[in-house]
Amino acid sequence: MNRSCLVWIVCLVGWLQVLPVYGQQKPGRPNVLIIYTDDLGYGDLSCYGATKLHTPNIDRLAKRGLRFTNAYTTSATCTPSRYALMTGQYPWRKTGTGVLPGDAALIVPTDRISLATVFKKAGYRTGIVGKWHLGLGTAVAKDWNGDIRPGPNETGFDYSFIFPATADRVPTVFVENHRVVALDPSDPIEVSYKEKIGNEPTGKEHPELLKMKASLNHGHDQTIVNGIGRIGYMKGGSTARWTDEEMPLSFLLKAKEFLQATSKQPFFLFYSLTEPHVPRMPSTLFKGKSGLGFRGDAILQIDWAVGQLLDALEKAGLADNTMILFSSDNGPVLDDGYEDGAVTQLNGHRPGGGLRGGKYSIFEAGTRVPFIVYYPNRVKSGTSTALLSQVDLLASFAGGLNVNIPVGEAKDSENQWEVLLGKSAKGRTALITQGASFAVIKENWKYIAPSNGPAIFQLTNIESGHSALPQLYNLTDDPGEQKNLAEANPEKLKELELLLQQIRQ
Ligand code: NG6
Ligand code: CA
Repeated sequence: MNRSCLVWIVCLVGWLQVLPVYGQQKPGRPNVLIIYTDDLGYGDLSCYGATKLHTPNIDRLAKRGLRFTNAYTTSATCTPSRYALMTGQYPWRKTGTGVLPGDAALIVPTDRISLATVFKKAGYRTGIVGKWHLGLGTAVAKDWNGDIRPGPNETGFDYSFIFPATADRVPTVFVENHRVVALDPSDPIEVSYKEKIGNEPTGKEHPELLKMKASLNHGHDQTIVNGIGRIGYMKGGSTARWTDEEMPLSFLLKAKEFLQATSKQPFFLFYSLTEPHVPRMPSTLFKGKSGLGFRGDAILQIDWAVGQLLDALEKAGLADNTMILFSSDNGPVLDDGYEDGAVTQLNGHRPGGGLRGGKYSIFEAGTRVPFIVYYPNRVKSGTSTALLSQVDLLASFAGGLNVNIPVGEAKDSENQWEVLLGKSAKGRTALITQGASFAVIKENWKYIAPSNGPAIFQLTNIESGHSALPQLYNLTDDPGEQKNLAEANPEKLKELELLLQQIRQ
């Protein structure tokens, strides 16, 4: 065989190897699917050590992908974590980024880069399906019966199918591209977080009408929708109110429709599940399946949805060129407002996987979350101990897709693209977490700033991390944060105290 013939054969073989992977899309532009759960803890998946629950589909992602053990949300509740994810900025830099009521105005700026606009700039079709919780419109007073904007579509999503806040807050409706779904114009919606409106019975007045009891003093006893008391009052919109048991299927169908829509563009889909946030009201097929109460059932339901999506990607021929990220917005809580068996049927399950605290807490279980990157043939399977924050996703995708971030925007976001791909194990040098107090984590050290408040949140029975004294933990030796080393290590304490101050300024 002569030399030029050999060169041709080598080129052809190389080309054929590349061809099926990239299909019609440009190399380097995978589809991206972020699966973002609500209140799922570090220990809630079997691939993160759970033994009382089995999550085979998510485990499949972990087995063939990269499982992170030091990945964090910025905050121990939903709105601030999601704000950081979308903006690349620590949420506490802006006031009004705490847990939002269901009638709040949009808090994500529409004139700055967002995670979704990064993808748009790179030529992607972008969509969000699921929980939003970042506000809608320009004011609290808004007409739920007309076009509701600005919202996700104004912050970079071409398509949106969302619910406004949390599943336990009114209005309990879906909004698809500015409009409430299935609304009957002759039965308009009104919402109030101040006083009762309309004459429907509330959970407080008529607890006998509830199919799931509200926990004492949490306040989930206002307007009843689908037999469940909610936070806030609404009237009207009776055809548009969701049925909780149907929610996973509704989101799954919308997500499938989005990713199967034929297009030459790659897609970015933010699949923002409501489970296992309260109210946990799994569909009939999952009720009782886990033996751990509805919280466990809701986790099995997440796992099922992940399996369904993986199958859909496979069928559409997209599986090889889709990068999947799986994570959670904050740590776990058992009783967050309803008597749903999460406490009474816990059966030894450890939602925080041995980490201290939980949702709302400044201890590790509040913000250290499952984080898996799955990208067949690109990301090597294994475990990464790299320090990572969800605030980094914006700059990481911008880096990976060659998108410029305007000067002065997304300043807290670090490009960790190589870390996401498993090519580097370095990660961040330091990050800040926010819960009952503030903490800074640097290498294996964690400093928690002194703060005032109860050591245990009474309603949720979660250790807050509040302490009038500074706390310093060595997370390698003591991931359960049992031994405060502040007194024994004054130099480290000083260093981290200063670092926290510097970053916060
Ligand atoms: C809390 C609610 C809780 C939940 C949470 C938001 C009370 C007593 N508890 O204020 O039930 O809705 O807000 O959760 O009101 S998050 O995951 O969206 O941040
Ligand atoms: Ca949450």
